[in-house]
Amino acid sequence: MEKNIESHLKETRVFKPARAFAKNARVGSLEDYRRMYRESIRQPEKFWAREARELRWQKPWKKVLEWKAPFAKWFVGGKLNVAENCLDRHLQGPRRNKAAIIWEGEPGDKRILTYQQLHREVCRFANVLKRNKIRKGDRVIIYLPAIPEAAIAMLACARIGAVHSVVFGGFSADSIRDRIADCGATAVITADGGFRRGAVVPLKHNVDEALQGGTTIRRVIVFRRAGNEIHIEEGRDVWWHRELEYVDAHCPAVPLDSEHPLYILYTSGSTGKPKGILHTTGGYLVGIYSSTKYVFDLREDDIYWCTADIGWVTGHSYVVYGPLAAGATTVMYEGAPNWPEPDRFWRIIEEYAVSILYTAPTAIRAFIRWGDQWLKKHDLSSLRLLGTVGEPINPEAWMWYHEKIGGGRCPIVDTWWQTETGAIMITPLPGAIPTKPGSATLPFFGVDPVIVDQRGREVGPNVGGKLIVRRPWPAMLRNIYGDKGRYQKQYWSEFKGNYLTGDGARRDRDGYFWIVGRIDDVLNVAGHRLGTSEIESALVSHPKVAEAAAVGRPDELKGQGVVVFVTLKSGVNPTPSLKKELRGHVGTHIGAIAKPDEVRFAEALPKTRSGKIMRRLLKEIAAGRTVTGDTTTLEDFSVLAKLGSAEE
Ligand code: 7RM
Repeated sequence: MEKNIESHLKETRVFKPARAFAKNARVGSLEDYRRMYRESIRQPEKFWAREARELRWQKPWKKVLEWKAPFAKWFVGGKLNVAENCLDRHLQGPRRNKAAIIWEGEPGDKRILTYQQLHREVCRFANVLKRNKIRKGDRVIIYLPAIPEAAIAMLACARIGAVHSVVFGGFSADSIRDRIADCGATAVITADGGFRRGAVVPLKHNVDEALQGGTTIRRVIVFRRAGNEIHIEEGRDVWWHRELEYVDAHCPAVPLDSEHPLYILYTSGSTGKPKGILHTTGGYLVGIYSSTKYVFDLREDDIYWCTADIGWVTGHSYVVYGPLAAGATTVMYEGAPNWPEPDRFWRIIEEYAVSILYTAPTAIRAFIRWGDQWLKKHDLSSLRLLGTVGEPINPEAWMWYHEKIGGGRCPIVDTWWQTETGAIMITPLPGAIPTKPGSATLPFFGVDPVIVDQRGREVGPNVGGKLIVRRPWPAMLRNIYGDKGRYQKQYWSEFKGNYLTGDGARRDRDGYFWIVGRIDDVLNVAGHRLGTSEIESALVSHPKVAEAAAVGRPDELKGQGVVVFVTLKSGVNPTPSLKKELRGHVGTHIGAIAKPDEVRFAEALPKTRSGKIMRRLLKEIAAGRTVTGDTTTLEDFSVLAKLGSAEE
């Protein structure tokens, strides 16, 4: 039988919520968190009904949950509309004239839309959809830059019950074509182009290429963003601004069944074709509304900025739907963090007095690498809360974020969740739960995660195993679009009736969760099973290292040898003696067993557009193979080429 995942790296620092923060927080003590959590587990239906009642229902539900594993229905019989909850619900009171979206384009253009204005634009564009014969249940591809129109298009679909599938603007024509084919979409909403690091991304051109040879698409609606020249296919393509001339701003929100599909979002499976993760209406809305409120401790006057692209689930749940459902002001930025210079984020925070910042560890490590001089010029004192998502954050980056960005006064919420979970699952509540750098801490309300061994038995403290979830939660995925069999097999069959996350984790003596990486990436060195995150954290704690990825490579003696790919901080020379030093560094921090057999310096690591290191590709490179399999989610293809010739 396979052994458990071992844990070697110990982090002992604890940060209690500041008294001043806790005093005003929605959940202000560990006791309050535990009491609410206990209720959410013992009486989930009571707990979630209370949360759901804060939203607007066009018809009340009959039953909170119907669970026929692995198929859940939440708020059965209820009818509601997500767009109505994100917009109309806020128009009666003082929120009518509150900024809903504060947007900045990469070239520096700015727009602010109040709730009233956003409501109007969504209604008008929903009428454009109807005019173009897009109906309830139809699938619509959204392939737009991070501009307000992306949110408007999503909400307009939601308003009429069309099902959107956002395709990230960095993806190619092939990815668009695959997704259209998988979900049978009939319309695409796109722009002429978008801006990225000063260049124009030819979005419409990519769409044209994707549609060549015929697809199910009947209509393409094009927003003019970059002004680049494009081809208009008569009878198929229409301009967004022209279409608006034909519609008014009256568009009632369609009452939709609580289980009506809201969106499909594709995630790259490690092999094979991407999976269309299906989210529905009522449960999803309740899950993201509730988590946005509690995790970000939202107050009426917060300026909230989640830096994720809308093509990622984080953009869906925590740029658009969550904050708007909660009536917050959400900031959107179109471009790269280092454009025109590496202080763009800090400029934006200063200019709009951002109070909550939610970003990814990969971005934080890039900021560290670019140097502290970029933040020194800016006033970041408006910040009161910080968040991270996407990967385990190494304690070194956590401390930097805490001290340099948060000025030592802002709590950090390290939020663990997935495209599939829809909403945040394991997270600190900032006024209640003491944090430890590198741990996502404790489960959110109603979430029942546990770590098990191969046979499904719960493991003891600090023993690594598979992270599973023992019961359904409102924002959970309902299916892999069109493939119930794959849904059942992928997520619910290994430990019957339990949701398999695919992540490895351990729990410490305080019950805190520490994610150690994807199960598929776990290394097996001479019978020791090691998660990737601890080796990587040890490397990043070295002052010269910016980022690291650990992978296994076949080894006759040990089963697997450890190969690490390392990028260095600006100005550091990649010398053979540094390689030796780094091996020794891992040895002293973790133990001889984790000492890398090989250290490879790289200019950059292959990542997805949401910043996740693609270890699968590195594994193939480390084994001396050429890279095969799906690379469509890779951010920068030139990185792969450079890695192949990585100097020895
Ligand atoms: C939101 C998102 C999901 C995978 C997940 C983990 C990893 C995400 C954290 C994390 C450690 C975190 N959706 N992950 N958040 N690992 N700590 N706070 O990222 O579908 O794109 O990815 O990301 O492996 O399974 S996702």
